[in-house]
Amino acid sequence: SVASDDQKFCLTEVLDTFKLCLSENKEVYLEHYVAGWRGLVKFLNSLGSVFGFISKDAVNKIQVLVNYLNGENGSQYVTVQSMVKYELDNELVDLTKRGSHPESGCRTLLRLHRALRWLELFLERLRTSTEDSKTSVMCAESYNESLALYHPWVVRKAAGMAFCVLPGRPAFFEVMNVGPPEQVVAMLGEALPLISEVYQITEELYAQHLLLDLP
Ligand code: 1PX
Repeated sequence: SVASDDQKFCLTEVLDTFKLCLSENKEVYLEHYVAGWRGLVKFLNSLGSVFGFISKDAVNKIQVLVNYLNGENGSQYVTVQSMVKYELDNELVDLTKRGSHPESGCRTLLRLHRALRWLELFLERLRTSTEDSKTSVMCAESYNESLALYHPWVVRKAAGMAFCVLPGRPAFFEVMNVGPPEQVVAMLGEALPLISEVYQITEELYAQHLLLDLP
């Protein structure tokens, strides 16, 4: 029915959120960035409780950023650019080791930013995959090339175990609820350049301010 279709989770909408992230002068809106992650977490949760430890960490980080957005200095957190400037100008970032600002917006967003690279790599593999491709392998390869570089052994081990229980490609596409495989491929082809642009802009901003290794 129409009603149940409305309630059904559709990944197109989630990935569309990343379109809204970019302002005219290519700044990244924190509100939409966070909303994009919220949608992704919802998707992850629908895959089962094995992924709970991953979504829990993502939810915590999303909440830290939302609290800044809704806090008394919220107007400084409208874009990632304004957040970086505000937190650096006011010495609100632990730059070399964790100290009095362990949950700065800058270091919190950096964790999600690194995860966005994983997403980009994984979606590109999904897009170019064939019927017999394994989601667990695509996911693990993407992870090893990105996030894993920042994770200790225990986390890598737990993540690797979770990947093993990912549904196969047909079921995975089903949960995405986008339509037949050709439509999934087309949707990914549209969404990926935007995700990639958001990633690149953030990466350059962080590189410029030497923030890529924040503790
Ligand atoms: C069509 C595909 C859509 C898939 C959507 C899936 C969304 C996944 C969201 C993952 C967000 C992960 C954020 C991780 C941030 C992080 O690196 N945190 C670590 C460091 O934080 P700290 O504060 O200590 O410096 C933290 O240690 C993380 C622990 C949790 C384990 C993280 C494993 C990440 C695996 C990412 C792949 C998700 C697999 C989804 C399968 C579809």
